[in-house]
Amino acid sequence: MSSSAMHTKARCPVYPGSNIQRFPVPDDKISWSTDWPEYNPVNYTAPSVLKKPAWADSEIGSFSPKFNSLDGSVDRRSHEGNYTVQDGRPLNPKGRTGLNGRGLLGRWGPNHAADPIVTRWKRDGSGQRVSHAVSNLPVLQFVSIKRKDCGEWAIPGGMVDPGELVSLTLQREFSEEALNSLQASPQEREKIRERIAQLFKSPGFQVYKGYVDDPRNTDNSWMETVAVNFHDETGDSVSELPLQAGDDAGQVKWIDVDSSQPLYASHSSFLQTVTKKRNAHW
Ligand code: RP5
Repeated sequence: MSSSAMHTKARCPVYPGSNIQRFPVPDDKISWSTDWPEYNPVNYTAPSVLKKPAWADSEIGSFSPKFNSLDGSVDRRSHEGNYTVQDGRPLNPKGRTGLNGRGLLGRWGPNHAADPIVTRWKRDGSGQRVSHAVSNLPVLQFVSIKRKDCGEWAIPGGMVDPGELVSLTLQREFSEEALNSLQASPQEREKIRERIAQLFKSPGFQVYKGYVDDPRNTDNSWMETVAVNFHDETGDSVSELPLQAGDDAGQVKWIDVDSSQPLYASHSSFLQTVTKKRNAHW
């Protein structure tokens, strides 16, 4: 993927959750190797990050992060290989975003996430798989959440805690998001928890590992993820999660996988890879 394709959402004109304008970066100026003396982005780190919650670093100067290494339990290595550090600050490996500082992200450099893509086949009332009228290919559905920060539909991913195994993050994030949406009895919850644990026991299919085109990215802080597909082929495992039942806010639901569905960050391209692997409609 070219840098301009990777940097679409990471160049959104107004930084999320603020009225801060990014310095406009045209496609041909994204690369750091293109000389651009006029480039003069604003330095912005959100007040919520500067308050230094447990998940955030301090300002550079008050501490010295060990970039490109495992820094205590904080993993500052990038899935994209070694990144450049200039004047003490890490540089976004995909190029300019029009904003300096950390914005809403806690870590200088890579901020590691994991994205569990839980899928099932779409079925009709009699349990038969549904094929798309145009492509004639079977339609997949995936568990999607509506993000509170921007209202966009997304894979229920989340940040990897320091020292946490990605396999654990995938299951923890999915369980939190899916279970929180349910108005289920403690017994039902236990049953669901078991089914999730069963599905996540398999290694899953690794869909993607690397940089994410996230609107929160800056020149010095960016999102990276490991996206893994867990597929309920037979439809008798997590497929039966009653996600919409009792969920009036509609925050979590099964959504048809289709190229026309807008999704957060790079999530649409992850789903496209899943459809190729499963020979499903896109
Ligand atoms: C995206 O941000 C990742 O793909 C992941 O889905 C998400 C993690 O951030 P939070 O949901 O924890 O804000 O870039």
